Amino acid sequence: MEKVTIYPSIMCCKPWEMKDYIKEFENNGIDGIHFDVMDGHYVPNIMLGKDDFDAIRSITDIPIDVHFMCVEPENFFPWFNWKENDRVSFHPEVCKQPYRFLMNIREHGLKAGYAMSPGIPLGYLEEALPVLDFVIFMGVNPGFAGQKFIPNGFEKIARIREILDKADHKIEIVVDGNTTVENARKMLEYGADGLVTGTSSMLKNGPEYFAECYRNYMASIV
Ligand code: S6P
Ligand code: MG
Repeated sequence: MEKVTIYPSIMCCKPWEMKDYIKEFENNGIDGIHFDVMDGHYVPNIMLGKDDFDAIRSITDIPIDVHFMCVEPENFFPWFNWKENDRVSFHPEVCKQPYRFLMNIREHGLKAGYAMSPGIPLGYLEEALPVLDFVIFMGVNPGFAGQKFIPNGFEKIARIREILDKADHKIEIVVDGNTTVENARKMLEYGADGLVTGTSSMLKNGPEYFAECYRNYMASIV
């Protein structure tokens, strides 16, 4: 089995803890910082913007995994100061030309992904296989941390895996939402490659316990 990729969700850190958490992410070699952008339209919440992105980028070179929960995400994209290997995902049903936008993200040297909310047809994935690097599978309704995993989530991961395996390149599945140790084990079994981790796992106790939480989590999920 390949290494499970881990993307801690920075919106789950208190503002005063962020700097210490980011140091811990560096010390523990995490794969990317999951960064939720919410516009108050696609989701009933408002979160992280361009200035937060710049602030994080100014203190770390870890790839930033931006998850646009926005209507017409293509309008927000040009405002960010991207760096090679950053990752950008968005919800295809609220993008005017999702295929074009995936191509555009890749042309910037970034990894491009669809984020799939519960209830959104998986047919979107089938159509985009040639230009897709990863999929964020939402295990909860987007908008808030601390929710429960949706009932049909595990079998949906298996269905996504089946679709993505038809591509001629590897497409990563990352699960976002309620990735507890118990859930994560099953998510990986059903075909996930990576996990966004938040309040239900490694970001609940504060930065001083991150290394221990990370170690225990990684040892328990495989
Ligand atoms: C939710 C957002 C997520 C959360 C993360 C929280 O709308 O897209 O990225 O920040 O899932 O993790 P947890 O462990 O509280 O569910
Ligand atoms: Mg997210």
